[in-house]
Amino acid sequence: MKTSKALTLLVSALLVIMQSCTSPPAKAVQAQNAITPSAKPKKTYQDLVVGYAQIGAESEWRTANTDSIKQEAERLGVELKFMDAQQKQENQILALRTFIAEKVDVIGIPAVVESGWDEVFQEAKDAGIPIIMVDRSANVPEDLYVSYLGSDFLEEGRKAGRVMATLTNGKANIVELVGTIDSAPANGRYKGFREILESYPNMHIIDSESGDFTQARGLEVMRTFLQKHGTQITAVFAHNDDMAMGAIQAIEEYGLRPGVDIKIVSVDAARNAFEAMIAGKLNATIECNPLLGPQFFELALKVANGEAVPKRIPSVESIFFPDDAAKILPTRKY
Ligand code: GYE
Repeated sequence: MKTSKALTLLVSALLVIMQSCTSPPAKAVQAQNAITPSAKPKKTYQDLVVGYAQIGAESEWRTANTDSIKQEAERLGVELKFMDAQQKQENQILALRTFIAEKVDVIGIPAVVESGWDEVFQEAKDAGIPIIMVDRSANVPEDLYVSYLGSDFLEEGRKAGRVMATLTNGKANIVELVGTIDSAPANGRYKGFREILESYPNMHIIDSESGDFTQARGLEVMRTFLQKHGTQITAVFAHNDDMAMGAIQAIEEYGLRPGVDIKIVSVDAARNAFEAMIAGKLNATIECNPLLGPQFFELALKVANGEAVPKRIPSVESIFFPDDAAKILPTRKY
């Protein structure tokens, strides 16, 4: 009897010792929790400092994108550091370095061109500042950015190809106004359009040149196309509405009817495109949504709080034709 009591005491003493070895005292548990990220107070929009390295003001699309970003920051109370790079990559790189030095929480960037970003993206990563690619993607390894929010440019090019095939009954001599060379939208639209044309042996791209996404360059390039090919041209594929506006002017100067003698398809679905469709001078516009402010800041807050976000977030888009342009125009926000 005596020995069994002593044994029980010994076992329970041993258990107490073992327990104190495996689970730390309550105070230590609390201290540990305090340094885990989940216990950190969550940032709100009012705490958030965001740098946005905008490309420039080359198109109606871009102006709408800038307005959307600025208005949403204002509405949410986010501190926005906004820079306009005037369509120059070196200015965007400079903007990124400034944001890194200022220790912003998150950086947003529509990369003007796809290549040449590894070094500065790496600098941001080393500084612990997450990058969200907005609108235009940069060609960088996946670990150098947290998410890419924007349109599917390849699909936009395919849509333009399909629409062009219908408009021309599969028979056309097309001139193409390409966007900024080496930019994601120009590359995607160029490729997607050609993918569709492969199935149409009587649709030919007879000339293709960059108009840098501006109306002024679109006008110049279209004038050159008309001088070179004249009435041989039966269709225009413009990578954005602004260049299509330039093309319309050049076609009228040349004495032909845009939208009738020469069919025109462009991308963006900005107000100028709706007005041109109502006037019968443009045949279709493929939507590309610039109003990314709300989605961008929602994403930025999650990222700043260390939450997991999808690597790719596509925008939802449609196609518009002259038939219902007048009805839809008043509802357009850009
Ligand atoms: O189509 C064009 C703008 O990156 C999607 O950039 C954007 C393009 C848009 O200049 O109008």
